Amino acid sequence: ETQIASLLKSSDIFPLPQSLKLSYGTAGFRGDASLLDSTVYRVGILSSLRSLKLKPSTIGLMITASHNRVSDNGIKVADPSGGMLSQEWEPFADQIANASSPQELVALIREFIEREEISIGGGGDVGEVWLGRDTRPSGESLLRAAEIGVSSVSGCVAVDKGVLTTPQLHWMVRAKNKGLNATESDYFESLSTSFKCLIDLIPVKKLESSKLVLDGANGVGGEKMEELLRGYLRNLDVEVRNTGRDGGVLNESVGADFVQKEKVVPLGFGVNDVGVRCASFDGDADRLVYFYVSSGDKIELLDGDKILSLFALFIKEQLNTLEGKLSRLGVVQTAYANGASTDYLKGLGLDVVFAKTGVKHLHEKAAEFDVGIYFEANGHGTILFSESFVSLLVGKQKDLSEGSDEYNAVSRLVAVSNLINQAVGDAISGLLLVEVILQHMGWSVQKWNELYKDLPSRQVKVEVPDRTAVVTTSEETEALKPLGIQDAINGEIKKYKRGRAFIRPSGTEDVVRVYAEASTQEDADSLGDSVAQLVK
Ligand code: NG1
Ligand code: ZN
Repeated sequence: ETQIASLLKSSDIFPLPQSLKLSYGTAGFRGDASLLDSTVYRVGILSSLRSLKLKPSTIGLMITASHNRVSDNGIKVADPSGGMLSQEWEPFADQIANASSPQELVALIREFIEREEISIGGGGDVGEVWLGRDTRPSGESLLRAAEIGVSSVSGCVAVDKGVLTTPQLHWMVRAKNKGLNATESDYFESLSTSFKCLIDLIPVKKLESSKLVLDGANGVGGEKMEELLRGYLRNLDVEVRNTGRDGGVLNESVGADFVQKEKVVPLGFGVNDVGVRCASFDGDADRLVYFYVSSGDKIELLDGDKILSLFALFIKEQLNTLEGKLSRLGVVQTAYANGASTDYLKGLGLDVVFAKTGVKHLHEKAAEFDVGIYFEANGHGTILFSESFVSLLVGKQKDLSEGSDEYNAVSRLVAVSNLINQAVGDAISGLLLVEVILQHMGWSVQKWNELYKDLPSRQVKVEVPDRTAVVTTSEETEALKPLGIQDAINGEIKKYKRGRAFIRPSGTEDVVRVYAEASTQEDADSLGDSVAQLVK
């Protein structure tokens, strides 16, 4: 009861702004930063409860709104595995975030603690929550509110890990819960060691490595990349632009989301960069896309699908070198994947499965394979290795003769499993893997781009009074509501060669998204526009 009294007291400091309706959505709570104090405070409480429920374990809490505008912010929770908060707890997150009074909040918490049989106040510090934030100016004060939430549950401590990329925090939480070294420098150490190991395993150097230019979205990723280059990978030739130090605004005409959705050069890039290999991170560095400038402000985009294809080719090559069939390799995409990429991957003989938008859904499906590669077209993705497959590889490595093809393939796979973030999609570790594979293959960015040619596509955002009026099937490719709209969409699709289109409500913005694809850009644009008209 003293516990409840202290909750009541602290929740008084953070009243819920009027008319705020929140949903945990695709990737946690997001909104205008000035409205989020009570939300992060409450998610702080939730994180402590999660830590107590799963004790002994450390939970992660990240303050970021990713690719959204700088005045927005948000919060997401990392489970002990380093993955996203278990979906079973999302309804509770929604309930407490929307509780309209301290009394209601406390009642909800009390009921939940009983239902989940969480024991509080056993004495000593038993729960731990690690907090991180991106570079948004609102981050610091929101982090303070989250800390108050965490420590208002007795026996729980908040540990401020400072400014981090989202995937760094997830990586650290995962490492901590596995009993491994879990500082930021351990993260850099682990990435750079496995990167160097993969470079040493390149059979014949077919290509002089050339400079990569990185667009850091004026966010945390550019800064961290520079730290990695300065302290750990001095020989890697990367020029970082849009670091945020030169007055640029976070995500404004820069970054992976902008480049992928608008398909034009980000600020700071132009005609002088024609043909050069470039990459973009998003605001919290969990998304990665590549591009090169073709002329003027036009770019050739190598999106998440193309990164997935490159990874799949490389992994498949290594698996094929192993004696006997030891593993199941699968790839996971969403409805936003370009149709040409899906054809390409199937053509490689791969098992391609589809998941709903949002990495929590892709991650879950990829984890069903021994090696599961997942990517959203926007550049969020990673490669998951099952623990049993990694142990099998490590065991095998001991029996094989050093330097044999099979030994090298096994060593590459083990190194990839250490390089690529096992918790969540990570732009920095993804970039390092792309760079290694290109060198391994002896490919330029142009050559990589030729793996297949994207079908022309177009995305439109439609602002509507109530986006929840759109309800889709579980695959998100057909709209069940509003009634009749799917028939109308089908009618439009039929008019175009290789036409494909779907609509869904965004989980992170107040819009309905339209995706359209067809055999020419004009057709894709026109299909996108006519479907958008149907939504309005
Ligand atoms: P929503 O707003 O639900 O479409 C967007 C992305 C997702 C995912 C989340 C989280 C698109 C079409 N959607 O979700 O893929 O990355 O943000 O950041 O890119
Ligand atoms: Zn992001």
